[in-house]
Amino acid sequence: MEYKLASIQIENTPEALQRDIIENLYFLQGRTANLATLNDWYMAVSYTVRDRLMKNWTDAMTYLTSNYTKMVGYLSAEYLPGPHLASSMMNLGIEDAVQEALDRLLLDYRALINQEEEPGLGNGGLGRLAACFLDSMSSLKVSSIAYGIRYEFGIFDQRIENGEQVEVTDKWLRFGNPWEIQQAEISFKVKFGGHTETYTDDEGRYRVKWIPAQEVRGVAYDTPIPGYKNDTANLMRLWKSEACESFDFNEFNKGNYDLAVAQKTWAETISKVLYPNDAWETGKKLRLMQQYFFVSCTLQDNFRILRVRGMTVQDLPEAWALQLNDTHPSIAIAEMMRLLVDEKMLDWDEAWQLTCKTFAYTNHTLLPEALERWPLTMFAALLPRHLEIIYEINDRFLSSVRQEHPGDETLASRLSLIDESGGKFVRMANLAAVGSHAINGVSKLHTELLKKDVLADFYSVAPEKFVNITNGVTPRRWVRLYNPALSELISTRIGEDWITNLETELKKLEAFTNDPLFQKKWREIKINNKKSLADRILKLTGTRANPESLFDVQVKRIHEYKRQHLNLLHIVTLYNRIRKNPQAEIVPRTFIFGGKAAPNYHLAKLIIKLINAVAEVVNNDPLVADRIKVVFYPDYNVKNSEWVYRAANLSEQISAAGKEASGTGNMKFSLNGAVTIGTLDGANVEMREAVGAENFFLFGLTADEVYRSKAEGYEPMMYYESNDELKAAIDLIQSGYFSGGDTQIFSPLTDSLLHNDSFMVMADYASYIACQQRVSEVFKDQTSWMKMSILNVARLGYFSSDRSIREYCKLVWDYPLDGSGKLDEPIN
Ligand code: 26Q
Repeated sequence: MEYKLASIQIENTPEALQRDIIENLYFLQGRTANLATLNDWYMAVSYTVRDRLMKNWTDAMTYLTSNYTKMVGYLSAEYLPGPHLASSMMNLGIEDAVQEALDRLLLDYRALINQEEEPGLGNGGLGRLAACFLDSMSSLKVSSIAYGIRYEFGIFDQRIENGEQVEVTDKWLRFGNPWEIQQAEISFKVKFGGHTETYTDDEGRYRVKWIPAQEVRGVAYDTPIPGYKNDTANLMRLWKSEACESFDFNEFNKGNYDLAVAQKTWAETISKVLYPNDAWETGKKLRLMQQYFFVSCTLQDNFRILRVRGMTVQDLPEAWALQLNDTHPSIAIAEMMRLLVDEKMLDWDEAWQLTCKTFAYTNHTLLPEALERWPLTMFAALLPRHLEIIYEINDRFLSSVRQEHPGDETLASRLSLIDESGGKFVRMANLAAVGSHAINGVSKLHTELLKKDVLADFYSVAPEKFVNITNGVTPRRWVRLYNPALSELISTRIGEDWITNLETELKKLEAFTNDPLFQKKWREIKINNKKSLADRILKLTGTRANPESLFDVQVKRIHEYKRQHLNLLHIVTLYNRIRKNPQAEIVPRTFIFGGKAAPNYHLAKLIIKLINAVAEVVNNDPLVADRIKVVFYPDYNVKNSEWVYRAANLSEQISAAGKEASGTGNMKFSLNGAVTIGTLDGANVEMREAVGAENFFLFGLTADEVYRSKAEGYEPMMYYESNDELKAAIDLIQSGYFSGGDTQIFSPLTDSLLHNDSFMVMADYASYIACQQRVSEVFKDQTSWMKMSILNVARLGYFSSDRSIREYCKLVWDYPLDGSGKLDEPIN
């Protein structure tokens, strides 16, 4: 029978919204208006907005259970969606009505939006890319579920005390999360440890059974992910770990209360906290447990949905495209084989075919030391059955390799899923590569380097698996939401279609490049955005920034390969020029840094300290006379980035060539009218081609040159000795000038530059300084600068995550985008 939702009336008039907010305040928060806190109001407003997403959501579910369309399962250990309230209102097109309702309630719209704690369930680029992809999948009506972990504590909040990073626990769930819905009935058991046993089944076949030592339960928490004004919502389904039994009654009855709760505490540890490193680290058993935990829940849920939709195990590759966001969920390959062979009782060959057809793997790193490898002993203790399965996959894979390449044992050992050079390890990238039908890099250069270097052997045995899908960012959050003034101006000239068709529409702006009135408005908007950032900086740091100065911005995780210290050497060089000649002509600049350092990455933390130390001296030196300002913008995250991208004139994308897989901040800056100074690295290469070489400030060695220079025995000291300005900059830091006379404190950093310099800072210094000089020259001529700025926006349409998702649909997921979405009737 059909149930009708006749009684559910949702209206988006200010009156209706006002009424619903008051009702939610009363019924869900248990408050009346005169006693409500700002958070109560935030909750009530959020529930009111969420209610309006529900219809789209339930419609999507209904559709999926009655149509045999494919679904995408995006598997990612990290998501950084940013605050939900403002983006949900935008997606529903109800901003004005809500604003009006809040006015009537005498509530401050901005204050409510700022009340939201962002879900910081990721470290940086990879987690934010996942969030942009979810936005695009919903906006393109690609049915998907984003699977991950509901970390109780996300990435730490960053405070700066005495110029140093201090990590503060991110208690994002403290005051409630109105965007999630707990699905208590969608929960699965996950096993750990123990051993395996063999037996013969009813049909006389040899079988393996896993006898675990422990079990936990994963419970689903769902958050709707709306599309842009298209009545669609997908879902993000995050797993929280719980104990299967809250209390061990045996122990409890014996009076061992501590032991009884120990199991509960242990189980809850799994989804307790996000690892704050954006690179792999050896020996973290809990991290492997997190990965297996969320993968196991996810695959069980995939099979449950398959069942609900009346499909069979054989339909798996037609029903699900499962995308592995880096190797973090790659244990899924072995888990899928275990489910198919041990539990669904399929033959190995059939199971392997289904698995390979279903999975695809995205690689996000070029640093070989950052590839995940788990110590074999740890792996065996935690996932004994998976290790057996990995051995079996490996045996079959390597024997086919040996057949094709007889006698090439070094090739076989490089391709092996087991690393036996030194201690033994399981190589997760190799597992992901053999078990997937597609492997993609995230920019052209990155994919080429994967084929040539990191995954060269896999490319030699299976070239057909490799594809490139250059990253993109969502224009909804990064332009429409976070730069309303610019969006408005763009829409008055070319209409609103750019918001959903960036690639075809944005080019139309080019016609206005030389239009003086348009340029004037463009410039005013940038200046206003800079004023609002300057206000915020003043509030947060006490530093006064001049909105007329060039805003030179580098925001991203702090890493040696991203070379924030190269940027610093430029600042110190300008400062030295002023010290030498106080009248030196310096185009006024505000240098803005932001980003978190992994808590155990000492050199990265030292870079933060040096930025703040240089800021302290330079900002307060009367000789500088405000021509240079240096700012460290604290606690950089999605929420705090709202003020940053739209205010930038210059975007620093200065990684050592061949190290940054893509970068996505580079795209956000450029789409907001910043010009890039950058190396030929990651997506910079394609951005430069798109905007034109004359609208991009290029410097530095190429990836090939870096490689060659290292092969020829790179000596950073040579650059120090032959470049006076470089020497003076390093000497000033070493002299204790920025550290109250302490000559030791920054020596780990300067020593590393002088004696090692893995990321070629010294080699690229001269080229960088010269390039910055050109930047200053052009900035003096505001007409030229505005032209460059407009063209950077107009020509960047390709870098929308909508384009990336279309490519995944076509090249990887075999997902029909023509709206048909229909598959053949399932087999059986
Ligand atoms: C792995 C194992 C154990 C602990 C931590 C990790 C871990 C966590 C996060 C490893 C890597 C990450 C994050 C990587 C990341 O953010 N990579 C970035 O991905 C972006 C999206 O493709 C690219 O634009 C960036 O170039 C890339 O650095």
